[in-house]
Amino acid sequence: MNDARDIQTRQTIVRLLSSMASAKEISQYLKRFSQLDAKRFAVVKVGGAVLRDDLEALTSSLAFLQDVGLTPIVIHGAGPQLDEELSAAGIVKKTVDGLRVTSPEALAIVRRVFHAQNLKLVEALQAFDARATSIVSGVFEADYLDRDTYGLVGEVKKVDLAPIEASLRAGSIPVIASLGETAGGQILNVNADFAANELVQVLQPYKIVFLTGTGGLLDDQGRVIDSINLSTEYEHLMAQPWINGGMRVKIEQIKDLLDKLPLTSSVSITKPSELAKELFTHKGSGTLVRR
Ligand code: X2W
Repeated sequence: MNDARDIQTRQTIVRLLSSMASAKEISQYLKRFSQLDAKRFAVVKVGGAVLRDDLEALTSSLAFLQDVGLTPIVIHGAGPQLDEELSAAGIVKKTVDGLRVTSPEALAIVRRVFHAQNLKLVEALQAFDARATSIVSGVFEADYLDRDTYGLVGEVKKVDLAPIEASLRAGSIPVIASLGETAGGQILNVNADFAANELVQVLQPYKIVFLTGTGGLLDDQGRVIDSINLSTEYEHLMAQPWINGGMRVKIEQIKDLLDKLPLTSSVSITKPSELAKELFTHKGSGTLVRR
């Protein structure tokens, strides 16, 4: 372990311990997670905003999990980075229902940006002495969502776990970009929340965590909402004028996902510095969404 990593890991542990109700909790969760098949531990979806603004906390939190013998499966987006690079190339942003309309010219940039962001996270983890594997293809077999409306945007038809399993066998954190590929080999832009949902449905992991810039779903005052029970609160929540476009899509996505999972499943939305707290304490962190 190098010095920077050593200090970071210790800081994470201190933060974690000070936030815990009892030291017993951490060992209970650790034991439970260690008994799971590696594929069943956790899928962590990382938004592009987190890669941009909170890379250090993200890296230390993920490396910490590896230090205690756990391997999360990471899938990431690159939304803000794509906005920036596409705009710099003079491509005007157009979305339909929260999805980016992607021309062939835009796709070239989308691919480049996804590869760069993926490598940025993998290299940051490796600089922390964590083992991480870059996976930018071969997981999501996709088809055109609706070529006339969205262009080169995919919907996932099949998830191939082989690259992920190979990474897990080596104890290496799979870091997956949400690019899809048709059976004919055409690369497609896939929304990272959609791709994460497909991955979760196949893996059925114990923990499903979305890491966002906001650290949870926010109420009208901008405060993180502790928990949401979709079976009683969904309609009410969606009727609120302060639920913005991005949050609306996220809640719909999570509802759609939870409807397809066992009743006991839940989704946590939090931020990187609180990932350990979410995983190892009864109280958790951010917003817990159940149905
Ligand atoms: C997304 C992929 C990136 C993404 C896009 O082009 O923005 C579509 O909309 P975040 O940071 O997780 O939002 N794809 C089709 O989802 O990134």
